[in-house]
Amino acid sequence: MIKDQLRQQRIETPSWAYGNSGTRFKVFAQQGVPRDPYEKLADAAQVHRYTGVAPTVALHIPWDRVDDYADLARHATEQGVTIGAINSNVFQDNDYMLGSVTHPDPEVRRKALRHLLDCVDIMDATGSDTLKLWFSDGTNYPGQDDIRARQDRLAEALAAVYERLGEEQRFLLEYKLFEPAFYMTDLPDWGTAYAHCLKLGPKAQVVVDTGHHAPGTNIEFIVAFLLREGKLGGFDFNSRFYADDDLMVGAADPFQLFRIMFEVIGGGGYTHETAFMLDQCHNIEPKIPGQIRSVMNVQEATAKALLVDRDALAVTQREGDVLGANAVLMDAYNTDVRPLLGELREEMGLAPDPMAAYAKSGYFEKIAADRVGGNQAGWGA
Ligand code: RM4
Ligand code: MN
Repeated sequence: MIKDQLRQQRIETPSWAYGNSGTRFKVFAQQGVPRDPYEKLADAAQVHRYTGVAPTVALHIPWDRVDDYADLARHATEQGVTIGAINSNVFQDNDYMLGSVTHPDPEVRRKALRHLLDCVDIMDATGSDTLKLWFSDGTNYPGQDDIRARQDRLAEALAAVYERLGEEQRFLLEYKLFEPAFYMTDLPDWGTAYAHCLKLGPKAQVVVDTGHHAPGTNIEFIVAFLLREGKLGGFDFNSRFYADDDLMVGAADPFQLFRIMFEVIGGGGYTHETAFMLDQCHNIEPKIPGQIRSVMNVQEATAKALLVDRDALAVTQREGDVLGANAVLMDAYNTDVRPLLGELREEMGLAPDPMAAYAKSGYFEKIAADRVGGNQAGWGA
């Protein structure tokens, strides 16, 4: 039953979505923003509380550095959530101006690798089974560094991290077309990420950040291909209009999100092995409602993709009925699934409208009053 499948969905929210963020032009501070990872987890717990499908929270290191990670994990459990993926960060240190694991200087490479291994220690301490690796590495000018040598250095670092992973742990390798490097990025596309993962083995998989492609890229094709090869580890969901905009998933192109979920389901990827993570920033909208809305958008796309009459689709496809096949897909997409999701929430003991329930709860007024003083968390750029 579709409702059972929707009930089992897990959507992971990112700790950094709850902190202040902005563009390189301005970060707009908001009221009630968390001052530390403990408060971020409390906010993330609100998203789970009203949606019922967001029980894990990704951390970003060093943004979420604490003295005692086991204690942070305990705090998460007390709030009703657990720690999800650990995201490494080797892009905000002066040493990394020319790269991290691909840097021409072996000393910088060693420092970057040490950070990645520290992140595995944090996985051990928090019980996280997933490490997410994104590198800002690349060059700005032709001739600046040797493309091939940088691939060798990247492969060496990835192999060392892979070696360190425990039996139940994996890493997800992320790619991104450009930015901050403008000429050449060391992991620019899924093919490069896939090739590195393939060499390493089953504990290395690719993560698809929906904002990291050239305009017009058929992301659902990438999803279908990676799933077929057993190499799709999960998603960093967000929306883009231009580049890596990090807007709310399903806001720019809900139809694309539906097409992605359709491939996930068809390819057998609708399991807890595929991590449905959000990677977003709420620069001008309130953060907790922004996350709740995003979770709902993923749920709606999933519900529509689950509604596709796959038997009817198979018949039309076999018969070469182009318009009929397209109609089967569009019938599902054009279904209003909001009543179904409302019912599901009620069956789960939740309010049918999570946005309204959160707004009514008084949580925002409370954090706005309580969280005065101290340093608001931000992404530190
Ligand atoms: C990158 C990438 C990573 C995220 C950072 C903040 O563009 O999407 O997943 O951790 O941004
Ligand atoms: Mn990402």
